[in-house]
Amino acid sequence: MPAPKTQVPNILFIMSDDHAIAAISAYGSQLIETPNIDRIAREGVLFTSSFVTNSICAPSRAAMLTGKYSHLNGLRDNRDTFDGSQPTFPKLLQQAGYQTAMIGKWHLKSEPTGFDEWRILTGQGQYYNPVLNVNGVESEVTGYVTDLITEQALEFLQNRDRSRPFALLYQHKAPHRNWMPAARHLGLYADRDLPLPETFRDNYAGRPAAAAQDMRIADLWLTLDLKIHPENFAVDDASGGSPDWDPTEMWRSSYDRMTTEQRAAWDAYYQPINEAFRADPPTGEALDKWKLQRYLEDYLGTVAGLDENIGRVLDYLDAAGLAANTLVVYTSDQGFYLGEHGWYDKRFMYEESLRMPLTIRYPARIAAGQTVDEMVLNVDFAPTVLDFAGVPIPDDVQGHSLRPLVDGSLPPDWRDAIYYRYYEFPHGWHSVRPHYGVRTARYKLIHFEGDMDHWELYDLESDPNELVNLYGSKDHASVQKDLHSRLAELRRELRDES
Ligand SMILES: [Ca+2]
Repeated sequence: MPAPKTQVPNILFIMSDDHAIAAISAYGSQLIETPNIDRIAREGVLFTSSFVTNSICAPSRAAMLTGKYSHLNGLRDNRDTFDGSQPTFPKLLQQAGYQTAMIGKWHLKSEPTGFDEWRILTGQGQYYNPVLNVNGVESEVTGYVTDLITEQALEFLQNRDRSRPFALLYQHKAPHRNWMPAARHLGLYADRDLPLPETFRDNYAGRPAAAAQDMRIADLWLTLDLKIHPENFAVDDASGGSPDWDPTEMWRSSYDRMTTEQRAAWDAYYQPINEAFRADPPTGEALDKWKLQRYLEDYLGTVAGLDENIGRVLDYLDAAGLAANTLVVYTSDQGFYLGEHGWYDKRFMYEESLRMPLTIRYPARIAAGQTVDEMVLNVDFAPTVLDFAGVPIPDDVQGHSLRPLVDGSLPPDWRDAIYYRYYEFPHGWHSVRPHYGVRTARYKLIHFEGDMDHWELYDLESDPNELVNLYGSKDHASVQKDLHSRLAELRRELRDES
């Protein structure tokens, strides 16, 4: 008698943009509660050591879709266009009979391939009344972006082809810059005394690339980032991460898109903030702290909208009887700085931007309440989804299925080190030098290039904030030598020896 056919899971791949683990309560956030993301973790698996292979938006998305590093999938930085002719996990699922859809932020320049339907934001997308491209036809939609993407996702689920499993990529813009919360979340974190990160006043000693970046909280723009109208200050000398953009013009374009009603709610909240700033503008250290507080309030406000909307979709799965047999993934395209080292943004191989949230729930096959501490990567997502779906994983995929890690059958040869590489310099934003490196459970070795040739070595156990560069220290000579050879091995294995 043939074995009964195993039921394949539906796939719900939820991704946000720039969501730091420090802003997720399942990871112990001191800043916010995220009950719905926590629910996925509680009913499934939380990965505590999940890392990105290139900490910037489009490259991470390409790595997730293909299961390959940037040097092989061809998307190294945000200037590149994704080659949609290559195999991706949605395309392979589609070929295996899944109904596939991509809804929300895509950000890969070329049109999506491998989807039965797609409804994507144009470029970075807008928080209010965004332009939505539905299978090639663009139109402006009225509403708040996180709500709209969710409504589109729910509409897809309600009207899906019930004779086939579905794979839905449900991808948010939030909490990406310039951090505009929904009207109902304005001021949600205003009365909280948000703690100043330990490393907020970092002096970057021994770390020239960290000193040379342009992503300090102190350099956030008053208009675009902090929502102060141009008439309420004399001059803004902040760099904002790029000399090529006019922040006030960018701010105008996002503010002016609002409807009269949206703007009334917005102004009701921000007008008093503007008036207080105009009456008594903070300066020096007080201005830096004011900027951090303003930034975090808005960032967390967009996370509140994100978490609430994820809850709507989880509720739908429950109501439709789909929860048990749907593999739900929550992740973000990389981590983000929430004032650590005095920064916002990402890019560096330092922990806050290297770490990405990852939690997976699949009640029919994965035991609830697990925590996995092994090192996993964004290139593992594609093979993991394919593995659970029973679809063969192409030989040239570089990531590994996470299935054994959640089945309690950890392979003895699971990776003991990860490889990272960042490219975007000197073009692009934030002046972060190109670099590559290796991280083990305890140590990290980084080589910065571009207009510098500089090595850094950290002991994450004694120095989790990565403030003391140990490279060249006599006490660490043998650790340094081992890391150099591990790095060379990884570059060979991963075919990145350029
Ligand atoms: Ca991003």
